Amino acid sequence: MALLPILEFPDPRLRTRARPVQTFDATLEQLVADMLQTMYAAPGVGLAGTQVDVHRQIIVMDTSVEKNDPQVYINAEILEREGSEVGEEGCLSVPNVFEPVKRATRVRARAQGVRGQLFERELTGLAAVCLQHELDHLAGKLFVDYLSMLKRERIRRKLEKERRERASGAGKPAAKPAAQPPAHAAGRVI
Ligand code: K1U
Ligand code: ZN
Repeated sequence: MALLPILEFPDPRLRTRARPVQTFDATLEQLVADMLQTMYAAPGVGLAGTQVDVHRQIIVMDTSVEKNDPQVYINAEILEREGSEVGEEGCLSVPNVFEPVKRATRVRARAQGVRGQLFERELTGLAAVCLQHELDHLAGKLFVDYLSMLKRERIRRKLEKERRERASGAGKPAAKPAAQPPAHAAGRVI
């Protein structure tokens, strides 16, 4: 298994629309295993192909508290949405930024598993939010796109400053500890 590099905002490759997966083979299984390992190591609760520069409709998620429920959604689509709630969201491609986003509270999704098997599943809570967030990635959309242009610009400048500091101070200890996701995030247990 391998850890994959995660693209960071405002990398233009994050704007690429992912294409459907057509071939379910050992290469796909290896990629999914690498994506799960990358997500757990980050740490995150989800990861989309786009974020690791693979522009295919592949999503991995694990929203369980024990981190023992890896889920794979290939060629996923949302069939039904219900309710809406605003909650704090983070993104591995926008590190240490948490902002409120409005999402459906319940979704019914259809997808394929890593061997191509079709399934339908109802998701609620953090899992529903995470799937919507990951499907946005596959469409080239980021959660910062829901914010005002002013806020998005501020985030872009902050991340670019942090990247410059990281590049020039390689090897030095970080000045500030990384921000933690808010525990109350949309009543979502992260
Ligand atoms: O797609 C991504 O960037 C992953 C993202 C998913 C997500 C989180 C919260 C709401 C919606 C979507 C993350 O995993 S961000 C990191 C995060 O939530 C986390 C960080 C440390 C510990 C546990 C969770
Ligand atoms: Zn994200």
